[in-house]
Amino acid sequence: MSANRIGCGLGLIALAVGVPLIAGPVKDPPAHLDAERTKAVMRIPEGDFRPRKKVFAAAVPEERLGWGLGENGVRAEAAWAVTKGKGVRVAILDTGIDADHPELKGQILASKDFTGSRFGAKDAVGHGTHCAGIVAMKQDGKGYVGVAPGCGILNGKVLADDGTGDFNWLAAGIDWAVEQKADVISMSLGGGPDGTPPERFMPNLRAAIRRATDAGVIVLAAAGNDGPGANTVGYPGRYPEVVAVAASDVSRHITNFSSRGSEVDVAAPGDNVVSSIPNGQFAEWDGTSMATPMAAGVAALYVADCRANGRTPTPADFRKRIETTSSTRAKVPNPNSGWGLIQAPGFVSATPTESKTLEFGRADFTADAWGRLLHQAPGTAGLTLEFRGETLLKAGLTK
Ligand SMILES: [Ca+2]
Repeated sequence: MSANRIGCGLGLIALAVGVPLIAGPVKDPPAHLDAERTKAVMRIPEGDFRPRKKVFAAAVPEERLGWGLGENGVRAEAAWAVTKGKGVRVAILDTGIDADHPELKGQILASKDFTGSRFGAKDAVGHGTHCAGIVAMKQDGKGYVGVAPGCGILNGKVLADDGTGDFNWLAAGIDWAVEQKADVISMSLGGGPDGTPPERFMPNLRAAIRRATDAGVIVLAAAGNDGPGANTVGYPGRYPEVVAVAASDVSRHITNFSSRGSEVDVAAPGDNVVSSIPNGQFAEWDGTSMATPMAAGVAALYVADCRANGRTPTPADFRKRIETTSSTRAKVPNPNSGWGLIQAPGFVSATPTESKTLEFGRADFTADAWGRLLHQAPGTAGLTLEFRGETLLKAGLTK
C-alpha cells in the first residue's frame, strides 16, 4: 500500500454503487472484506444501502434486453441497425473482470492489475464484471446483451479486493488504457477529499486524465451515490475533462441517490440494471456505477459510427452530441441530470424509422449492361433504379 492510502485516509477511491460490495453469492469472497470499513470510506448514506434484489443463478436461455437499453433507457436497439461498436476498445477501470463469464468470454482484449491483488486482474468483488457486462455482454442468443456488444474491453484493475483503491493506481490505469489504444475509459468509482483542491492529494490523476483526453479518448466517470444533497459529485467525475454520469430509473427520473451538482453532464440508466457477475451469474444492481458504463457503451457506438464514416471521434464532439441530442434537452444543464438522458440514436448516423416491402417482380438484363428499371403503379410515385451489372448507380422517385 502506498503512503497516500495509509497516511491520512485521503486519496482513497471507492465504488460508487449504492449497495454492499460483495456481489451476491460470489464463490470465494475475500476474507479481509470489511463492510463497515468500506462503508465509511465510500461515504454512501445509510439509506442507500439496499440488499441485492435479484441474482440470476444461471444463463437465461432466451436472450433478453434489460430495460436500460429500451425506450426508457438509452435506446441502444434503435442504434444497432447502424453499429454495435465493432472494433472499439473500452477500458473498464474497476475491481477486475471475470473474463470466463460466458457473456464476456472473448470480449476482453487485455488485463492488468494495479493493486497487487493475489487474484491478479480477476474480479473478487463482482463490481467490475457487472460494469464490463453493461458495455459488452455478447449478443449470442443467451442471457443478456450489453449496449455495445461488438466492442472489446480493456480490464484495468485499480480497485483492490475490498473495493477501495489508491488514486495513483487509477492514474496508472488511465495511462495504461491510453497505451492500449482505448477509445473510451469508464470509471465507476469516486471519492476524494471534501472541500479541498484534489490536486494537492492526487497530482497524477488529473494529468493522466488530460493525457487521455488529449489523445482523443472519451473519459467518463460516475457522478457518485451521495445524492440527493446539493454539490455532492465526487472525483474524478468532478473534473471538467470527465463526463460525469447521473443515474436514472425506469420512469426516466433521476434516482434519489444520484449525486447532484453542476458537474453532472448526462444521465443514464442506473436502477435495477441487469448485468453479468462472476461465476456465470447475472444480477440487478443500482448505482451511478451502472449508469457510467451505459453511457460508455453509447460512446463506443459513437466511435464505431464515426470511424465507419471516415470521421475522427473526439471528446469535444461527443460532449456536443450530449448537449444536442439527450432526452429532455435543456438550454442549460441541470444539476440532477446534466443535459438529460443519453440517447444512443443521437450518436450514430440516421437510421430508417420505417421499413416496408414492395413486390417488384423480376426483369432480366444482359450481364454487365447499364440498365434502368422503372416501377410505377397507378396513383403512386414512380421509382427509377439505374445500375451497371449488379452495382446500383442511382435511385430516385418521380411523380
Ligand atoms: Ca448474451
